[in-house]
Amino acid sequence: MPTDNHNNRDGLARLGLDQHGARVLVVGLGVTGLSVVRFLQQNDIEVAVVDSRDNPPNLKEIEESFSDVAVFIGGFEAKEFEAATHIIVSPGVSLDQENIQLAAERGIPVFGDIDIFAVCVDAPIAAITGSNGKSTVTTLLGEMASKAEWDVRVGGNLGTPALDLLSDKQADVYVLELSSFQLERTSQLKADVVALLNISDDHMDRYQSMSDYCAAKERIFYGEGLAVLNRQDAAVQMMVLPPERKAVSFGLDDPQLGDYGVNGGALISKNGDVVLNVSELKIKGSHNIQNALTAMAMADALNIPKQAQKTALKTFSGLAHRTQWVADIEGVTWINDSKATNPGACLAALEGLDAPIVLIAGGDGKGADFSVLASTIKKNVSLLILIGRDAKILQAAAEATPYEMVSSIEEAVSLAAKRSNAGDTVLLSPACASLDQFANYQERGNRFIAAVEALTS
Ligand code: UMA
Ligand code: ADP
Repeated sequence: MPTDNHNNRDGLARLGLDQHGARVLVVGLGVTGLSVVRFLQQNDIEVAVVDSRDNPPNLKEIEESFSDVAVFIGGFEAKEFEAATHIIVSPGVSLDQENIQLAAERGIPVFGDIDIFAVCVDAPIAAITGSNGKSTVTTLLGEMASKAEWDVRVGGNLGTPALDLLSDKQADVYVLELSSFQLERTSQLKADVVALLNISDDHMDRYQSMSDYCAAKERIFYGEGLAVLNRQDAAVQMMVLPPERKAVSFGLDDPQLGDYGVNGGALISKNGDVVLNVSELKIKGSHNIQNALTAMAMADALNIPKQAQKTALKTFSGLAHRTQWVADIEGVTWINDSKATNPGACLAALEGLDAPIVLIAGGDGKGADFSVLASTIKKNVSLLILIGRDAKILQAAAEATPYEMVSSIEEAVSLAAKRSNAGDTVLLSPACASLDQFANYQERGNRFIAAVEALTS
């Protein structure tokens, strides 16, 4: 549990949160909002919280554990925002929200939990962003540090809010997965080593354009230290780094000395050494080779011993819902890639798995441009089974590929079972968020797995 200490007091003073009369408004009562309330309360800072839902997730917890905290639910009322001296906004709430905009125009500081973390933190930070692969790299780098027996704390967009990682005991390193929503409201973070994995169309329901989305991601580069960059991603290569930030690159090609890559089926590190054969990696697919190279480069920058890196690379079997093998039934391989919530992730799966593929896709497209999938769908997909709100938009982008529309994931699995043949791969890789039909991507993936398992029972 984070408690009062010098770091916290100095840090909170830098944000002006220690001032007499400070009244902090936390917007959003999800896990982030709860972590901010808890941290500020433990540091004796007055805080109120607002959530537009009638019954937000952590209401009971706040009422039971923090009875002094004023809680406003069921809408965003102007008066709560007008009373605030500082506004801390959860990543799921847009900064375009009217009351937040008006407060910013009045000169009220508006920021996120990552800024509070950044000013109170007591050890090096490794930060990872990109459109896809963040959770995988964050977890893998955490595994490497853990195999070296370091006290490593892993969180951020991955699940555990950053402030919940702080404690009285100093960590050896913090590894943070950061989303564009977290980065766009951050100005204090100066991470010691950062990675930008790739940039592809995502969250276009929250950004006006790709350049706005890229500008949010670019904020990860503030500060000094090393940036690990994808040399084969054009949008990443367009990024402008501050002069103090040095860069190394990774790619699937033979690297120059000083960079990371692949040669003769082996992963090569910056001094030209072979670290491991690709075949020894437990995580599969070319996107996961990129993820492994990124984690290696970050681990080198943090001085995590090579042996610990190798052990983690050989044992980490990947996270659930990311091109996860589910079953082989009568020669058909079933794969759950429910976390593919944008076209870029779906593309990686379609390119990396054995064709012909029966693809189950669709859901909430978040305004994405699906046309990037067209040629690969045409080449590798024998049947497209579409679910969810934006099924028709996806079908239009897939052009002439045979398709069927269904209304549930169970129906999709049952149809895929009927229409697939030995040698096919049936892949759930929706290219869309799940929220139009499911609580989250985990529920979508779990229902897919249950339906596949039911085929043999
Ligand atoms: N809320 C409102 N009004 C709104 C929107 C939300 O009041 O208009 C309230 C909700 O009622 C809810 C609260 O805000 O009570 C939720 O806040 P939140 O959406 O910021 O969610 P948290 O529970 O705080 O979780 C957030 C991240 N969620 C989002 O960015 C949407 C989690 O990432 C992250 O794990 C967590 O902080 C800890 O850092 C999730 C995610 O989906 C996994 N991230 C996106 C992604 O990966 O694509 C970016
Ligand atoms: P994120 O946290 O950025 O969403 P995950 O590691 O959870 O990333 O993976 C999300 C999706 O992206 C999964 O479908 C996974 O197979 C795919 N993916 C993972 N790494 C990459 C990568 N480097 N490039 C493209 N897609 C990837």
